[in-house]
Amino acid sequence: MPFTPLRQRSSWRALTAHHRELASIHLRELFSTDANRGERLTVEAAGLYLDYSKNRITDETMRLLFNLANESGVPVRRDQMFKGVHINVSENRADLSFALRMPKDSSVILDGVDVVAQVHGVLDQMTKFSNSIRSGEWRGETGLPIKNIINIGIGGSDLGPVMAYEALRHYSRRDLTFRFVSNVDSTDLAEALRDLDPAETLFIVSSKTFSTLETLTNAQSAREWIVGSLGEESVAKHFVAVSTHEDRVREFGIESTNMFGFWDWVGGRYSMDSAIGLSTMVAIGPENFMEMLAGFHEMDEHFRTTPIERNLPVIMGMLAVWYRNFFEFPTAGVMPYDQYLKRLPAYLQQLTMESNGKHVTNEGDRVDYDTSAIYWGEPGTNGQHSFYQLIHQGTTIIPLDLICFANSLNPLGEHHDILSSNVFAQAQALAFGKTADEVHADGSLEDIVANRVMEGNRPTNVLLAEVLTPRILGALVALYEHSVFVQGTVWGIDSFDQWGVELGKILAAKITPELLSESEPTLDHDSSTSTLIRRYRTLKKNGEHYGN
Ligand code: G6Q
Repeated sequence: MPFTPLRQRSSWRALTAHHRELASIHLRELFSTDANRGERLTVEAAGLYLDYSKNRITDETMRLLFNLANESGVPVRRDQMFKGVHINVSENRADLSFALRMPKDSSVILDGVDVVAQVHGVLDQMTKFSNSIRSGEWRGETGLPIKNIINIGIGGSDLGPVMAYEALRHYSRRDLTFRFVSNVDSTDLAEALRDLDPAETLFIVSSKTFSTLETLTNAQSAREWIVGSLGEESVAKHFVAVSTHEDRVREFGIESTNMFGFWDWVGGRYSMDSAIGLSTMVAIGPENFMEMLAGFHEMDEHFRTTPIERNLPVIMGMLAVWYRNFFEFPTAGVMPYDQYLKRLPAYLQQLTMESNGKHVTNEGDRVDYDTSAIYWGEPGTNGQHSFYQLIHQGTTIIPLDLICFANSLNPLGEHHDILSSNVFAQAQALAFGKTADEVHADGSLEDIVANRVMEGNRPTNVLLAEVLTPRILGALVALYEHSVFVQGTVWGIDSFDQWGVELGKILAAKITPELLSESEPTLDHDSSTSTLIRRYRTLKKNGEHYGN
């Protein structure tokens, strides 16, 4: 699509001028001159209520941001995505993640094939498998039912499954143990297996390509652990695979009947609702898994059909652009006030930064503006007792998403209202701060008045839902997926590729034999890398008693 370069778009120029006017205006002023701002600047979809009134915006800002979204082709490209156009330009592929959560009676045709029918075929296979594990019908080699499920995968084949398992633990079977091994560091596998009985353990090897070194190395060691205890014949009963590559799965020794497929049109970081979510389904059961998919779908439909002015992912995406490109804030925080969502920040880190951490446009040009912010976060209230100091009084302004629920899944006395009051209080403190007059009025000692002043004017989004359910989790993840899409569209980059992770893999493949080699290898790296390798080899020799 031939769009005007970003900086030359009239809406971009208008926003640049508008930002100059707004930059010095305080949220205190925006609220005091606009009585119903806190009611007006809100939007609701798929069970998620967003209060975006504590952002450094006016109605004019939003109007200009929507102009920018339009001028950047957000609605056009959104429609193209839902039509299966190859929006993943650098890999010449469609992204049909939305098809993973479409109802059985719908259809999406890609190259003459109905992918929704394919999706539901795999969902049926997953359901059968999950039920057989949950009912105890599936037996291991010695006839014992499976009690431990270990997902082996990394990146998109790990972060989604871990996050979803932790998020939906309340709905999970407590008599089954779920663990997730991702790191090629042998400690990860060793610690996951140390107290488990192979006879009651099943591995799900999750790898889209089935060629990822970390995953295959872990899977091979897991195989040796099973075979060493139960014999070569036991593999079929203790391993299943999730992949797009049947031949490679078979080569590893897993039969096609124990393989769950997915497709090239799903990116790794967009795949937690595909067969990559098999461990999630075993944990929470097929019905809850389908509920999660329904939540994703509800948000998809909201994104697809709602005018951009009331469109939750568009609003969140455009606010992210506002802060990144006009205020030039380098980083953004996501703070879930729910212990079950403790892995959500790590999950969103991949979704946002692997998708939009790019410096080349779809036309192959170097961008002359910033792309993705750096995302990070921790569950509240823990973060408040550590790094929130910088968010309140540091020199870098960090817009936050605060995610909270009106009900706890583990009600206990006043805990939940105490937790929630902190969300509202943090948003208040960050927005309005505390002036020197207010500090004085509190009777503070004169020489620490300056230390106690809180400048405020720090933006937050508050996302509020009734309670954390599988459906809400689906809606929440889909919200961030589409927000990422909106940002990537404005920036004109490919949010679905990840070429930046390739080089390190190639270099590691060259270095591994140099570390393993018995004889002193000839090294032709830069002087730093060669010296590090030599020092490593010396230290390794010194530590032979560790058994390496
Ligand atoms: C995600 C990335 C990446 C990928 C892992 C695992 O979008 O592509 O994180 O998921 O590298 O890849 P495999 O599933 O192919 O093992």
